[in-house]
Amino acid sequence: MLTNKQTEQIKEELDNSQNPIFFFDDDPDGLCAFLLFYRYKKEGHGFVVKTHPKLDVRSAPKIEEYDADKVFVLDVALLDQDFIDASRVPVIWIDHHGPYERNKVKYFNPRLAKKDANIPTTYMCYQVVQQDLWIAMIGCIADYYMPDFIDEFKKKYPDLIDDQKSIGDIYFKSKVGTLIKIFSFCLKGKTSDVMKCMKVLTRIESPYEILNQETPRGKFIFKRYEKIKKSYDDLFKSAMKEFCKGKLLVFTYSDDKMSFTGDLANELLYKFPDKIIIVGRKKDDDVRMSIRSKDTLIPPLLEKSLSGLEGYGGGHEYACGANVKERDFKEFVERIINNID
Ligand SMILES: [Mn+2]
Repeated sequence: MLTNKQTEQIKEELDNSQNPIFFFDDDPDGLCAFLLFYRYKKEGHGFVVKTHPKLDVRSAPKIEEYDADKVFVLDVALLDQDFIDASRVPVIWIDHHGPYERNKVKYFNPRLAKKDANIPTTYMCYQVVQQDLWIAMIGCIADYYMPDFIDEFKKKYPDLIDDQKSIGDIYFKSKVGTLIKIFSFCLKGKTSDVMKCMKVLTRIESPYEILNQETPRGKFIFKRYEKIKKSYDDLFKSAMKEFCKGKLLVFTYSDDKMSFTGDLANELLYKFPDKIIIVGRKKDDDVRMSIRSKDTLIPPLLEKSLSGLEGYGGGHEYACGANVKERDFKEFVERIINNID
């Protein structure tokens, strides 16, 4: 987590900005980090980074276009130096991947101090703003992190968590889990739809507004979730029937419109905790994957299996993304099987 001094520094940056621009990763952790900052600041503009996992110079023109006086980069694994160099205003980067070496950026990453620290960006943003506990909870559980404010949350929202104790059970059996999916599905689909959902989420007053469809805007978010959930559930059902070879579960689907690889991989791992899960979506000539496991370190496995192939990958110890050419996918999977000890 952030030190008190770091928390103060970020708060000062936020307080001393009139028109910040926020770039955030397109998963619930990124979205919740943005929402916490925006709802505190009530000024500025937010953009989902769809050029996952990196933010590069292609997005830099937005800074001037929106006349921003500060840039916050949240939960984005890779920030190109080119982007930083192109910005004429200060860049503040809060993240929990890497870490990487960059110049001219205020970089807040707990992994700089402790290599294997894994604190969701949402958690750090909550340290700074200290409000919207329910949004902080959604982002943390979505990143498989049990926050130290769990008891406070239970007191305030007992019905959202039932008696679920483990992170997996909260994620897939409680209403917090439903909210994670609602937030995640807000990020799917057309950019204009995503922007509309984001805007609504900056104004929602409580989780019940969405869950119980108490207001038209809550209903709007919930209905959209239900619609997208149909496609998700179909894919999940197919994945459950998939090929399993030893420790590995591999499921691929073709590009219809939405990317569910992260969501599917998380839920499959919950169902099959002993497996290494690979969910891939074929797009253009690539297979874009989310890889999960409970106790096998993925980054070294990826590095060994990708060497010599056209592809790349990375992320956290037990949750990674990777990309290989479709023609190399079979070879890649075979290598993974051989490299699991
Ligand atoms: Mn994250």
